[in-house]
Amino acid sequence: MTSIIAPYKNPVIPGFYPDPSLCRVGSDYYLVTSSFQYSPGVPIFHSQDLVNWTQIGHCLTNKRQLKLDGCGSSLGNWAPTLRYHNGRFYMIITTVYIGSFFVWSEKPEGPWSDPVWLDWPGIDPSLFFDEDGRVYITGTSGPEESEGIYQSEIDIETGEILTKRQLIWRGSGGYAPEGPHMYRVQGVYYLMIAEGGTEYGHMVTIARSNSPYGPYEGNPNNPILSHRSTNHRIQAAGHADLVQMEDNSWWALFLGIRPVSIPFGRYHHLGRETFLAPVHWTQEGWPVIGDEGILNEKLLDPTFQHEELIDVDEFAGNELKFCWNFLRNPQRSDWSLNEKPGWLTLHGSAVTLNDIGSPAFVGRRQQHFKCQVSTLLSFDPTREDEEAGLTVYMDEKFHYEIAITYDSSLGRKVILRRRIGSLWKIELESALEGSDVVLGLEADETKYSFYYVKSNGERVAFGSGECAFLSTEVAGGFTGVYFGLYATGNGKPCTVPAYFDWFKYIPQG
Ligand code: 6LW
Repeated sequence: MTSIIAPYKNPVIPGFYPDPSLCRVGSDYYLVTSSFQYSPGVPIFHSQDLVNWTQIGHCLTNKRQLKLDGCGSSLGNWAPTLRYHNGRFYMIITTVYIGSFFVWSEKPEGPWSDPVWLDWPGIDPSLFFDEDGRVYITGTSGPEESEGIYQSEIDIETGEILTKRQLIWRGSGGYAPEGPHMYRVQGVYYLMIAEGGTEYGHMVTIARSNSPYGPYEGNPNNPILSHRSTNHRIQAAGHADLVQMEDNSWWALFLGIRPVSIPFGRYHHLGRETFLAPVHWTQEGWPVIGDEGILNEKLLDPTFQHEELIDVDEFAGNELKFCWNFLRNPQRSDWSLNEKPGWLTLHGSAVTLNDIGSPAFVGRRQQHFKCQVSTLLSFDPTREDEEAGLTVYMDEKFHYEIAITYDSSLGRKVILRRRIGSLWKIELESALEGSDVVLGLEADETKYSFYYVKSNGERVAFGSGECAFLSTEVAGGFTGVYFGLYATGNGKPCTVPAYFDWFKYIPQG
């Protein structure tokens, strides 16, 4: 039996991994998070202590499950729920503007089933398996309904909605009641939700009933978690899921942000991350997350570097590591690990980083404020519109890149270009001899400093860009910064491939 003994620091899963949902199977825990326009979709993690998590795969890995073609940034797959019942894992989720569905698997690492699409409006669907065999689906209001949490019984074999959809709780009065989860504790049904919106007003609230159908009585001491109107280092705490360990202790996994403070302002660019806090139950039978609804600062070291996340990828295998994602549904011909064994080959297409499409892009989340990122690129363009390089990517309107391209007068050149909304500029360019070059950046809390290393080993500082301009407060949306390898022909296919020999992601203490 494993209980929480490791000294742990938060976030337990750093980087853009929001809306966590988890379940326990014996002494194993499995957790999923939202993935939006990225694929494969819905990363799934494993832990035995709720502190140390290892990604074991994704729930959505094929085009039958991933309806992402043309989906806008921060749309796509929102807020999964993961549950286990009778030997099967179920993951239920919404692909925004397309619908809600669940997939199931007997193994958490998959393969997962084809989607079972549901006649169920709204977002944030959740499943609850009651002891009498009934299964309930809950979720937010649909477009024509008044705000609140809705519930029906569901046939978990077919996905058929069995009972009339009913409003079971409007929440405690906060904006946007969402993220519902039902639990049964000592015979009492609890309905826990998020309210206040997934920004600085976020909170977790709870209600209970003696019947699964309600009426639900709100906790008189709601919220049970919120950092709203505090100067806590962590903000936007909310969208939680509860789990009971084998030692009967209760814990909450929830999302939060780590804003960087600047004079009279703050911004967050790593996205909404997954945090852990203990839960205690009051004499009156209500759960409380953290210290009276606040994450204890002792459990929090925003500079905590998860050393296990050091990543040096030699692209040696036939499969990309789980940390790597594509934008939307990639063209399989755009990338290869076999064309040049030991290298990642990207074939730039007409699609660019500025498009709502699937450029030749392979990216991984930025998970630390301070980190070093570098890659060795072999690329020999012959046309001015061909480019390949390393991008710091929030979305199609907010990204910085250091890249190799071609210039009719300079020949091969390295450029630093930044796009901040409608501001879009090549800030630096320099002729480049040889075909192999190391492109890199060093990140701290406020800026990305770029460099390249010439074939003679000389390292050349090559400009910088503020993190703030790639933050959610500036760019909007629900995602976080990615470091991506990319190639594009800027409107037509590249004539030559881009070869990436290795990629290094080194958190800095
Ligand atoms: C998700 C909603 C939310 O569906 O933001 O954190 C949406 N809260 O519950 C996307 O993450």
